[in-house]
Parts: sequence; C-alpha cells; structure tokens
Amino acid sequence: MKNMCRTRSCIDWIALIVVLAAGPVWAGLPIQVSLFPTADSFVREQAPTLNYGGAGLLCAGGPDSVNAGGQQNGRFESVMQFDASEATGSFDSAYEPGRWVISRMELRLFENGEPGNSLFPRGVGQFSVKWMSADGWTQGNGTPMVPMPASGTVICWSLLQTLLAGGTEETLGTLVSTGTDEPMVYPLPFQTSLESELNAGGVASLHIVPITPTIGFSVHSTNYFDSSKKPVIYLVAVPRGDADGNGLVTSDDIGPFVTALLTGALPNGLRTAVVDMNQDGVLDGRDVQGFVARLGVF
Ligand SMILES: [Ca+2]
Ligand SMILES: [Ca+2]
Ligand SMILES: [Ca+2]
Repeated sequence: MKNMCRTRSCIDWIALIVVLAAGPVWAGLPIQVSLFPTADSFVREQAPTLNYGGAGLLCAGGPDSVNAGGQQNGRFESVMQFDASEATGSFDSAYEPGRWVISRMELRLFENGEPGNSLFPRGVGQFSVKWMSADGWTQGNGTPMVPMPASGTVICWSLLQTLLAGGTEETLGTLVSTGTDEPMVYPLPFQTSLESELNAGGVASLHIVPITPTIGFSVHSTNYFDSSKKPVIYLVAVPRGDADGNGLVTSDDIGPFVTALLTGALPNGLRTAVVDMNQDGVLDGRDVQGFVARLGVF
C-alpha cells in the first residue's frame, strides 16, 4: 500500500476502498462475434482482367510457385472484405455504445494443402496479411473452371493494382503456411487501421500477399460450402473496466485493475486498453475515477 499511495492520490484510493463493498452492477458476458467475409476472391497476374470471386479457395502464390504437376501459373494474391456492423451492433447492445473494448482480434483461416484444381500452386512459405484502405470492389462470380471477364467494381488483378495505387496499406503480420489441411489462427495487431474500422462498425478489406517466391498457399473462401472452414475475423469484446476479462465490471475487477496500475499488466494477457478508462492511451491514476464510476458508486 505504501507504493500505491506514493503514486496515487488518497482520494482515489479511498474511492476504491468504498467500492470494495459494492456488488455487481453491470451485467454482460464476453461477447464473441465471428465475421465471415462479405466478399472474397483471389486474383492472378497472368490473367489480369479475369475474376475468380465465386471460387471455393483463396490463394497467395509466389511468382516462382508451381502446381502439383510442376507447372507455373504465376503470382496469386487475394482480398477479403468484412462488414463489422454486425459485431459492433452486438457489442453496443450488450455493453452500450462507447463502453466496450475489443479484447481479442484474430484472423482464422483453413488451409487446403493440396487443392484438387491444377490451377492452384502448392508450397509452404511466408505470406503477409495487409489492411487496405480501398473497399470499392465486389467479388464477382468467376471460378477456376469458368473465370469471368471483370468490369466495373468486380475484382481482378488490374483493378486491385488501381485500388492499391489510389489507397494505402498497412501490414498486419507476416505469417507462415503449413501445407497441411488445418485451421490456422492468427492474432491481429491492435492500434491499427483495421481495429479502427472494426471499432467504427465499418467495412474493412484485407489483402493476402505472397512473400516466399515459391509459396502456394490456399485457404477455403467464403464461397466454400462448409462454413466451419470459411475465413473469419473472430472478435471478443469486454466492457471497459473489465480488468479480469469475464465480461462483467464488478468488484472482482478491482484487484487486477490496481495491479495493472502498478505493473502495467493485466491477467490472462488482456490488453491494458481494457482499463484505460479515459482512453488517453496511458494507464495511470487518471483512470481511477472512470473505473470507480463504472462500478456504479458515483
Ligand atoms: Ca468469393
Ligand atoms: Ca470482470
Ligand atoms: Ca488513461
């Protein structure tokens, strides 16, 4: 307590002691939302005006990648678009608008290590996931068997180059494929343009780009019949002040909140933004009043 009093005002600590007797006043659960893409497609450098948006797979293929028969089909990239309004609607109704924080944010993909169609390259390697600012594209209906000429907003290699040239991108992660049929879970970084768009309930586009020249990385798309293998952005949100991450702001959060003030860390790897009550990006004594208010004492 000596250290605490050295860094916090006595009024703040008295307030905390008062709320020790308070019972739960805020009901809720950690709300989880899985967002499927509203559109997704791969595009090919060697077929720059063709669309494959109805395909069951997305692909990142390096320029030197080959298919199962050793043939090169050139570079593949993919795009995915998500509408976050479903998630923010759930969070708003559970916790009230402006009173929640995304505590987990993951991209979940299901790799197909050996695609049956010979168009797709195979080979493990690195790829990157980028947020891109341009959302002005649609997925189209082309398939590997029947690619469709793209026009207007229908995505193809050429349109993607135009969109990238007129917008910005932000790398979210450099990842590694496995070459096996299995689910892959990639934590997405916070304090990014992606998080901002998701917080605002907007539309967000992701861009999957090969890094290793020989990578042939395929994952099931949102057109795939098995929804358990579709791409997903998985989100969990908790009410601001929920220092133990159980979806409730109660007196049980006082201990981890105080610990976070003193050590800068929350339990279970929870991000400290959860208890940055005044949202100034800093966790300090100025967050105590907001935390106490959230507990319903004042
Ligand atoms: Ca698609
Ligand atoms: Ca809690
Ligand atoms: Ca703060």
